[in-house]
Amino acid sequence: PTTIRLSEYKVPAHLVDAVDLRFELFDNGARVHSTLTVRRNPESAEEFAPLELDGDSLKLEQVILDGRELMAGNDYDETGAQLVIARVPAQFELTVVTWIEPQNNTRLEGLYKSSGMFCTQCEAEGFRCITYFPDRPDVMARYRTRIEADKASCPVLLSNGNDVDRGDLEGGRHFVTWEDPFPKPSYLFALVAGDLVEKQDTFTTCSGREIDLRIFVEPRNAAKCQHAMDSLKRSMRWDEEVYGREYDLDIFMIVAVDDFNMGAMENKGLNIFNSSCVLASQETATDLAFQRIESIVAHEYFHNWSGNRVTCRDWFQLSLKEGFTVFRDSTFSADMGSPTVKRIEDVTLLRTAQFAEDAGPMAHPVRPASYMEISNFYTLTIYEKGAEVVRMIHTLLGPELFRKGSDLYFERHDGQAVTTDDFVKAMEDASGRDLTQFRLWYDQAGTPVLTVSDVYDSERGVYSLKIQQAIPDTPGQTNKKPQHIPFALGLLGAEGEALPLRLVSTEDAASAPTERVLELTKASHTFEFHGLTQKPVPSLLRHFSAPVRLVYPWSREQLVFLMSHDPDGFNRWDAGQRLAVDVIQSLVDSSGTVDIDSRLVEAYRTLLADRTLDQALVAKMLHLPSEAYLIELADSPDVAAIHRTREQVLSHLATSLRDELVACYHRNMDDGEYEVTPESVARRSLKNTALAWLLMINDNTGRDLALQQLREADNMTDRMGALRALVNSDYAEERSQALADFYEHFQSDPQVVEQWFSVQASSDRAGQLPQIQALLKHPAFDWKNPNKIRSVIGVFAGQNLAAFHNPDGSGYSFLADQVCRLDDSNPQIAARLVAPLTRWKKFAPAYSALMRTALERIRNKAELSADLYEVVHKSLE
Ligand code: DPP
Ligand code: ZN
Repeated sequence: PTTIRLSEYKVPAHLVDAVDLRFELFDNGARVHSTLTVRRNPESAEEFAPLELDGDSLKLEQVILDGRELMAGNDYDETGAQLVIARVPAQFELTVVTWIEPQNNTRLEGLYKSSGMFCTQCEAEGFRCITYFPDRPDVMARYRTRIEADKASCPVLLSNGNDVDRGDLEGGRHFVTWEDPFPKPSYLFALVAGDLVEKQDTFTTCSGREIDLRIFVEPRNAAKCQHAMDSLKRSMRWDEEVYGREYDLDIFMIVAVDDFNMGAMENKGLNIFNSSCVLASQETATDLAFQRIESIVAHEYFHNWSGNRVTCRDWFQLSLKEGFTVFRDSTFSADMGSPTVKRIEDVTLLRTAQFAEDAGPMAHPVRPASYMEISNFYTLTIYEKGAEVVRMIHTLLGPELFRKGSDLYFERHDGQAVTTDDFVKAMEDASGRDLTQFRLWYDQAGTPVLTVSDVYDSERGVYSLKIQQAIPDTPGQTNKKPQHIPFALGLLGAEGEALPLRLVSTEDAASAPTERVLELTKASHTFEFHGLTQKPVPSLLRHFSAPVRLVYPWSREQLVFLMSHDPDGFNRWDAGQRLAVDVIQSLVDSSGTVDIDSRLVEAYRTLLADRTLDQALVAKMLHLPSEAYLIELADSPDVAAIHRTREQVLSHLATSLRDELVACYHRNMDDGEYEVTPESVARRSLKNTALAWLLMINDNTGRDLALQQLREADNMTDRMGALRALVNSDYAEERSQALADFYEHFQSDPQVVEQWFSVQASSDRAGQLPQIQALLKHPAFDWKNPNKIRSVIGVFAGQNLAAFHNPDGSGYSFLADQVCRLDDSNPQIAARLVAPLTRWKKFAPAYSALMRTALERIRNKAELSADLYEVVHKSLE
């Protein structure tokens, strides 16, 4: 595979103004007739450039240029990956006919079949698996699409835009023609054909236009669309109110597909979703799934402006649409529920998984400088760190200027394919702020480390904070420059009061703010706070105002104090996390002598009794830091010791707080109707956390409550809460019985079966390697379905860490086998699943040698895909 570099970007030599597509869909394949209206790009320096079209896995049948059929070898050359026509006029019409086999497409890129339905996935480079085309996002065209298929098996025929013509054809076939008036890159093309039912609704936009909304699903899922429809309408309203963005077509469609590599796809007017990210009902989906669906529906909808109307010039700019859109969906979710809880969830993902990526062999900047296979760059760095970068711009500019900036961006670049730099420039022009140094966030990889120290001078009444920043080396990047970092903080007095922050002694205490955003631009800064009569407790990096690692020598007293006094809810939670991490880490290091700090127990006791604090926050605070996070924080982590110690701490907490947990459980039992409001979600979360903890004590209290909950639950959150608690307990018989009953009850529902697989694969009790092997042989497992693969293999390697890191190396070797097997059918999935092995350098020598061996075995596989090649080779470098 070759390396593609940002520095080698050239504008396209040819532009396509219009694409006229005709699809003839059959059981044994599909014929695609594509007619392109092409002209030379006046901005290209290459006046006599040949026409180069991308193609992959196509059978070429015919090429016609301005009515004349072209001859292979004479007029054009077809290599595996391109169709090249050496001599073309300045303007012409080109028709290309190709034959493809959707029914044999296991890569799920381009046009493929999923449970009898034809569907597409074109981002990033799937359109070239449908027809020859300049498959790059800076070639934007108007599409007209005619789909012909058997009327009985494919009554529903969908594509982008508006439905302009339909009719019957001979032989029981029919057609529908779609026209999309907005020019778009090929990655936003979509087609669906199948036997689907629809849920219909309408939305009236701010200017009074009525939009037809439709969600298409297989008939058995008809009752699972309401939540997605409600989420869609809330998203449409929110984007009008918060960003001034109105929907532009007359119809907006969503289709649910069972076999899908990603979560969902924002194709213009026709979003295609992985079933697990759109279908929900009280009986089958957990609260977490409901929330996830709301945010993904919003995310894809928001792309209509941030991604579709304004798109990316090239794939190095992927974060232009993804970082911005994740920022938008996360603000939306915060507005729909609890902003503090949403922030905690986002930061947890960032610190656990994105920081790990940023410290590993695939570390790359938010705007990468090179790639081999772009599908490997749909990463946490592009999405989540990219969103943090946009959030920092929002923090630096404030909400009004940020909105001015986004208005300018959409207005200036509507209908264009642009760069992250254009985005920052719009923010600068609208606000008058200089973001030159800030742009380093896009170019430099690695997580900055902020080391903070403080001194209190009682004579002067001055508290000084010294903040130093350093950015670690990452592959290909050393000696990095300091970045521009917004650092929010407050100072607390002995009673927990928020102290005025006076940066100069003449500042008036009454008018000084109690929270400030300091701007760090140098390797080291010292800030002085005046007029303080006592040494304050600092509340640092509030709301996680920048994606950095923060190092400060907190004492456990300070952390306990912040847990109950910090006015910033996020930092309360963070103080609790730091305290728990500190306790667990010191126990891991002391190997054996288990003396668990009573302050941790008392802090949790206080939390369990606190009825005034937002209960959703309490529920989050009761979650101990995950194994994955503890591993991320450690150098040469001993996975088994971390796992064992965390369990010991949990069981000690449970035993010490038994009565409080039982009370908490009963207090939060729901009596009324099931609802997905922040309050009732918090109650269920608290109840199920209490239940999981109670099952750590082997006195049967937890077991009996769990069995009763399983019998009586009227919703999946409670069922799953009880099942998970039992599965992770020592009650082996109850575990097997509960798993068997659950499967018996839900076996016909693929989304629930996926949850059933994950609950086992993530458990060290039910997910040891032989049990995982058995799950792969289970009748419900399907090697062609990415969700099933992820819910067993992905969850085992990513969440069942003690089993995966078995010191005998069996977990690594197992993963290598599965990755090699999957590489032949679905390289994108294979390249994603291999990620846990790529972190080999982080682990102690005994582990890392075995991980490396597994990676080398994958490297030596015959016919390695480009996807897997890039990940494996880069991680072995
Ligand atoms: N469909 C993926 C997303 O929305 C890639 N664009 O993030
Ligand atoms: Zn996206």
